[in-house]
Amino acid sequence: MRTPRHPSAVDSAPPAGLPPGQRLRRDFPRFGVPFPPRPQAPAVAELAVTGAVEHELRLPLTELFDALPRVTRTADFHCVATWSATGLQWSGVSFRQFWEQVVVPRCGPTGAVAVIAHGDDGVTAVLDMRDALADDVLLADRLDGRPLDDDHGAPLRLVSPAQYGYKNIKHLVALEATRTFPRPGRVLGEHPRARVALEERDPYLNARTYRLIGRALTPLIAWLNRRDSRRSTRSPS
Ligand SMILES: Nc1nc2c(c(=O)[nH]1)N[C@H]1C(S)=C(S)[C@@H](COP(=O)(O)O)O[C@H]1N2
Ligand SMILES: [Mo]
Repeated sequence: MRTPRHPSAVDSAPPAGLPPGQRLRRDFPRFGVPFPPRPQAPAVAELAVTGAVEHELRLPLTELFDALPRVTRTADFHCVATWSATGLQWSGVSFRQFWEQVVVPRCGPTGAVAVIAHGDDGVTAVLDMRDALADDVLLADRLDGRPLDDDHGAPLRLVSPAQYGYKNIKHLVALEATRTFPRPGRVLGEHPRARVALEERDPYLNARTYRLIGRALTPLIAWLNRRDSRRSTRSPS
């Protein structure tokens, strides 16, 4: 959305300054790559756990939020194309608590080294378990005190603030556990870790080159997303 954001009272102070190569944006634009159409809301919102597990799980989101305590965290968001939005207030459940208290008991020990997060639009990201189990990773259903909207990934998205935006899969419908590290799925290159602090933007391109390309393309990508956002009409849920 284009509306300026005014961060509300925060539960933790935002970090001083932005990570290397990032520039502040006052808004939090919808930013899909490659501009996938927004998926239709499913009749029953569920999260599936599949892949390297003894028992697969399809968990209605209502059960997910009944099973685990709600947590709220303020975090900055860093897109690999160099824009950052600061002071976003996410609310949801902790990914680690979900994994330890729901997935392991119900799906069996997984031995997973990574999970592939699947968005309902077909967009995926590979998360190394070391990153996925970090303290600040959430399965979020609310942003800035409101339910997530379609632009930002309703009904559920992954939020991993220490990793570039492309690991923060929107419209999350499945987590696929893998025992070996899979080949990342993104056309434009997906770094296996994508840690913002280390500027792990891309597995092949160096950070400097990537910054230049990202900065050049950001206005176009943001415009295409806005156009698609305006065109998408959804029946109210
Ligand atoms: N399902 C899905 N998740 C996605 C994307 C996408 O296109 N589809 N784009 C990623 C990228 S590149 C970024 S920067 C962020 C943008 O999140 P926002 O649209 O909420 O700003 O979502 C990430 N997660
Ligand atoms: Mo991004």
